[in-house]
Amino acid sequence: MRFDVLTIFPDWFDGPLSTSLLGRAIADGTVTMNLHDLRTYATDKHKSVDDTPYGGGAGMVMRADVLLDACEQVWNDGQDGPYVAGGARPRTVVLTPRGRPFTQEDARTFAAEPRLTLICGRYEGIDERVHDLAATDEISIGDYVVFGGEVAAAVLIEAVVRLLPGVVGNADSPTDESFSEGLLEYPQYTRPETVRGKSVPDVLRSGDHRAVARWRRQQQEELTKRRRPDL
Ligand code: J9N
Repeated sequence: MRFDVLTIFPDWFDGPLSTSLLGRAIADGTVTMNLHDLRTYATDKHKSVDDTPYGGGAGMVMRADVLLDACEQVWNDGQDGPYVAGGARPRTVVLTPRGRPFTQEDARTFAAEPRLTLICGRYEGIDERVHDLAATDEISIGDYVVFGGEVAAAVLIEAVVRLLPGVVGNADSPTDESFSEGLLEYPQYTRPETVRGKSVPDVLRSGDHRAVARWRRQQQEELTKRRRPDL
């Protein structure tokens, strides 16, 4: 699967992309990661990617011409026919606090795509015409605000890559299964049996597999009701 990330901070991704499991997926060719520095698509002598907002107000807005040029060139790279803004294009995600909340279901949908273009915003926002013409999806990683879309893109990339076939740790993770069922994961324990006076629940050491399954399901239901009644 191919990712194209449009960002003014391509170096920001050095850390996240070199960590073990994601780094291995890139090294073995399961994932191709192309980082594109938005500044290289700027056309004026100051290489500006942002400008003041029409109508006034604080902060800067990312320019539509620069972002759309970058998208069109990136979309068409390695393709037979040309893609155009507003028409047929590879799935293109803008990371923004006003997007729909990212879910495990989105991660599964994106993991089925051959390629994904991610637009990382900075400043106070992105010219609306980028949302209109380039974005197929607008995604939020949660109801809080961070400085830029880079950290949000990294979250999306990790969630998607770990679902790709052949990526270590992807197979039948209990966390994925519990999310599909709308339940939180049950509590896990390992050795030692007692830590700081706190022991592992007896049922987990009973050898009674049906009792273990019953206990885990009951824990999942209680935890979900208490912490995430919305699920
Ligand atoms: N969920 C979410 C996205 C953001 C962004 S994207 C670009 C700046 C801030 N904050 N929170």
